[in-house]
Order: sequence, then structure tokens, then C-alpha cells
Amino acid sequence: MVNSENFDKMMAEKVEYVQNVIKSFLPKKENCPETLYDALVYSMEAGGKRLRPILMLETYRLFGGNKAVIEPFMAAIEMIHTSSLIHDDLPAIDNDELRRGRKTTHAVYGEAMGILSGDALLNYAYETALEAFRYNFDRDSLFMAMKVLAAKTGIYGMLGGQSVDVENDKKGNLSPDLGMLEYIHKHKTSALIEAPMMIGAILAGAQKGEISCVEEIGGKIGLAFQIRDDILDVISTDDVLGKPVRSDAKNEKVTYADLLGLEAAKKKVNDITAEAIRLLQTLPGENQFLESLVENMANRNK
Ligand code: GRG
Repeated sequence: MVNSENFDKMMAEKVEYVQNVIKSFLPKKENCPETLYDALVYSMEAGGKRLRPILMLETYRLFGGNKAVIEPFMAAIEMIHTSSLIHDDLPAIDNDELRRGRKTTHAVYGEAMGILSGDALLNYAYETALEAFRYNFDRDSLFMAMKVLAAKTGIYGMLGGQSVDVENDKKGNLSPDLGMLEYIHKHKTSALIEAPMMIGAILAGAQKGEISCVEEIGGKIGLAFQIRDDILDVISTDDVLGKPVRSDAKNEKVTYADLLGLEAAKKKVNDITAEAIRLLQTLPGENQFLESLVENMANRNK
């Protein structure tokens, strides 16, 4: 593990590097309708922790990867994640007006532009990832990475989980229990943690069994991350989180904190995280920063 002072310094450097990578892949202003361009850039430059591209990069490094071919995928995963946040905030879903410390995209540009910029960013993510085929790199690995990116985002991943989530509330006809909640979290949230880590492993040339292990690790990190998100929704403030707290209560969502109680939910986050780190340590290679990042994600305050 990296000590906390070094961790903060390393994290700041990595975020800066990721920001530059993202910037270099953003659409060009020319030929892009002006408001659509503004809305896209507004949402992508709003900040955010940039965890998914960093998890991708660090898993890539764990397996010895050191080429620029990872960069279009790093930008693409953040575009997909950001598009999901834009849509998640829409009036039809969570109806939130604050995200990443500023007004949500639909609150600034209107609902129609919120829908369209989310769609445009999702599509542009694939245009961006396909840029990797311009590099002199193994085509089978690129194809496998594209497949993971698409599948983990789609109906068998994030979108599938989110569609069950919108029915999972106290007013709906589903009766959410821990099993259903785990399904939702594993798809809605874990899928977009599994994807970047698997893509990092694939592009670094990891073996099939190692990629499966990385998928399992990503699943655990994602589940812990979402339970922590549910806890923060109860115990934090709008200012610290940069998004509205008590959003789950407002939308009558059932969460782990509801079903287990806060203390048991916190214990679950710690137990799953310990298991994820143990599994990471079974993989060849070593990445102390990655282990610290996983630990930090479980204890995060925002
Ligand atoms: C348009 C692709 C697309 C999807 C729409 C709305 C939706 C389907 C999916 C929502 C998925 C979602 C919001 C899951 C919650 C995951 C979560 C806890 C996100 C917050 O991630 P952070 O904390 O955010 O990493 P920052 O702002 O730091 O990047």
C-alpha cells in the first residue's frame, strides 16, 4: 500500500494526466452543432473523480502495459460514464439539479439537450475507442476490448441494471430484497468498473483466467463502491458530495443502508473491499497504487 501523503500526490498526477487524455479526444468544435458541443464539453469538463480511466490505466500497468493504445479507451470509458450521469439526472430518472459541484446538464441546457448530449456522448465514446484501431496493435485484443466496452455498458450490463433500478422503489410493484439490490448494483455500477479493469488487462496481454479474475475483482469493487454511495447519500452533505444527498429517499429507493442498517452496510463495504484486494494480490505483477486506490474508494467521502 502507498501511504496517504504519497497516495494523494500520485492521484493528483494521474487525474491531471487523465484530464489531458480526455481533452485530446473530445470532439472538435468545427461541424458540431454549437449547443450540443457546449453541453458535451460542459459535462465532460465538470470534473469528477476520473476513477474509471485510472482503474483502467492501473490494471494495464499491473500486467505490464505501457503503450498509448490504452488512451482512446480511457477517454471512451469516461464518456460512457458521463453520459450515464447526464441521463441519470434527467427529470424522468432522478430529477437532480446538482452534479460534480455544478448544475446538471439538463438544468443548464434543457431536458431535450440533456437527452441528446447523453446520447451523443455515448455514441462518441465508441467513435473514440475505435480510434485505437489506428495504432499498430494486435487486432484480436482490440476487438475483445471493444466487445467488453459495449457489453458491459448495454443490456447485460449498466443499462440492464439501471432498467431494473427504475422499477425498484417503494412505490413500484417489485419488492426489492438484498438479492435484487445486488443484481442492480452489480449491473448498474459494477459493470462500469469491471469494463475498464478488464480492458486494461486485455490490452496488456493478460491470460483468459487472469481477465476473469479481474472481472471478479471489478465486480466486488463496484458493489462496495455503490454501497458506499448509498451510505454517503445518507450521511454526507450536498457541498461535500457535489450532488444532492437524500436522493434515494426522495426517489423512494431501497438501498443497502435501508435493508442492512448503516453499520452493517459499512462492514459489507470493508469485507468486499478486503476480498477484492486479496484477489488482486493473487495476480502476477504488483501495483501498490492500485491496491491503495481500491482501499480509498471504499473509504471515500465524496
Ligand atoms: C446513456 C449509457 C447511458 C445510460 C443511461 C441512467 C443510466 C442509463 C445509468 C445510470 C448508471 C449510474 C448513474 C450508476 C450509479 C453509479 C455511480 C455511483 C456513479 C457515480 O460515480 P462517481 O462517484 O462519479 O465515480 P464522478 O462524478 O466522480 O465521476
